[in-house]
Amino acid sequence: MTVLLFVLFLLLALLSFWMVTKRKLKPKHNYPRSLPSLPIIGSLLHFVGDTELHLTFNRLQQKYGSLYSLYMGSEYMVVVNNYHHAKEVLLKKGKIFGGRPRMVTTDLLTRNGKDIAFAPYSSMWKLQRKLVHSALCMFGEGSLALEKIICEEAASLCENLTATQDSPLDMGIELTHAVTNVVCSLCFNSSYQRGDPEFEVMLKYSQGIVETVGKHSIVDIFPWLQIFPNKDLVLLRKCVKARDQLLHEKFAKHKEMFSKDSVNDLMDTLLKAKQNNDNNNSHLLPGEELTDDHLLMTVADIFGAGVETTTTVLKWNVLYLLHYPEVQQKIQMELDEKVGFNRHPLLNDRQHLPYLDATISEVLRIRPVAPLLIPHEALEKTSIGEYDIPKGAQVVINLWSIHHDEKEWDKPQEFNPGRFLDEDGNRIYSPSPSYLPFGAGVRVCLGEALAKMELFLFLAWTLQRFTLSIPEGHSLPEPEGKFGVVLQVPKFKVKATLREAWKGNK
Ligand code: STR
Repeated sequence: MTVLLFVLFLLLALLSFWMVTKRKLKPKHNYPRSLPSLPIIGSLLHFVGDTELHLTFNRLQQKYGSLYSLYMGSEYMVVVNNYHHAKEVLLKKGKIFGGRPRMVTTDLLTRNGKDIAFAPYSSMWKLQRKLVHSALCMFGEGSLALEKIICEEAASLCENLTATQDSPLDMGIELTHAVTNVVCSLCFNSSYQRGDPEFEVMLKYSQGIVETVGKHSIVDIFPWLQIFPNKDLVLLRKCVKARDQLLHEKFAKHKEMFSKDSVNDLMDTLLKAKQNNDNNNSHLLPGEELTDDHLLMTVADIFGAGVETTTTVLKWNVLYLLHYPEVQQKIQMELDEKVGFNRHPLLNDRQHLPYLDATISEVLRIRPVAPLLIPHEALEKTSIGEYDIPKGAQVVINLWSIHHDEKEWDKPQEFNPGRFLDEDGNRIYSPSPSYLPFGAGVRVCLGEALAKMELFLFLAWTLQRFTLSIPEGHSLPEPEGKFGVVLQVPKFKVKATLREAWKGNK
């Protein structure tokens, strides 16, 4: 009996101890304020019929503050809407938040994360990033080669615009063609002629991928829904198949022709790295191997990112120039004065064309390419500001909110390149630290330098020769983007008129 009583007493003591410690522990978890949520569907009722997630996340700040949490189905997600917290996540605690949540659509696109952008944080990922980084430096940023390639493409872009002069034209396609050829040179040491059927195939599958991948669509939230027919997944599978076919052809050719003494493009660089790695698995952990799949997915990433992002920004640029002809005129005046009509623009001119540079920066602010970046994942229990963040939380950086923060930007909805210039018209890097068009930290964009070169040269070449306007009978396109893995530009037609000084000479 006494033994029984003793055991009972012990159990009671343990129970009360457990309850006290639990109560004590509980307030220790100071998670960000959460949107109401239901079992299974989580907070999804807030997003019913919502297509522009970045705008909804921005609006929700009014009620829940700039840092809040929610449940995307059963996934715990934290949304960051101000730059202090964003910099803590990306820079100060970059490694801790360096993970990526797995998603059905991105897994399909990247053969379960064998690429760079959507891959988990690992030594393999670090090696892939390093290889691409050094290849970009070798072929491009460090040398004159890339400038030459971009200028050649800019010249044929201008030729095409001259040929279709004054008739309504979808400039998007011309710009995509030019940008694709730059990335093609870089990745495969090849380019597309006008009307190449392979280019058309690529255009089509890229569009399908952009429309279906990584936008928190229903199968990404409820992976078990894959077992049912799903329109988006069918399209994505078809597009990935088309992409793979194209990639495999290029890969096979490169393998066949490979010689380690003549490395001409990114694909060669990767093949060489694989050879070195096969010989002495230098940087990788035991059991890790740089496979053909890794090489293919890396090139696919760079190709897809290189084409989609730069063309999107160029299209936004053109759209804003149509809305603000006075901005276009100012850029042209600057070009006329600093470059003139006897030679084409060069990268060296960038420092003398602050207004064009400021316009590009303003476009990147007002319409960020990736309005929610790519979601991050906390690899361990951590914190943001004064709030606790559990391991495995998805962290979404709302770049849209950061670029439209009224505390940081004067009339953020207004397009005003002048905000990036001082009173004398000299370029200032950024008037507010609340500006991260290329992200930051360990996952920062790998192509920032390449993108800036292309944006500058393509716009400088085009505006030196042409004035862009709305064709008669067409209306101004609304500057409303469509949310996705990139913020998509509406389709519109442009009239490109050769400027007076260029008439008669080519
Ligand atoms: C575009 C379509 C395609 O064919 C391949 C890719 C893979 C890389 C993606 C790219 C996409 C869209 C833009 C991304 C890029 C990686 C980095 C870039 C998401 C889906 C941005 O973060 C903006």
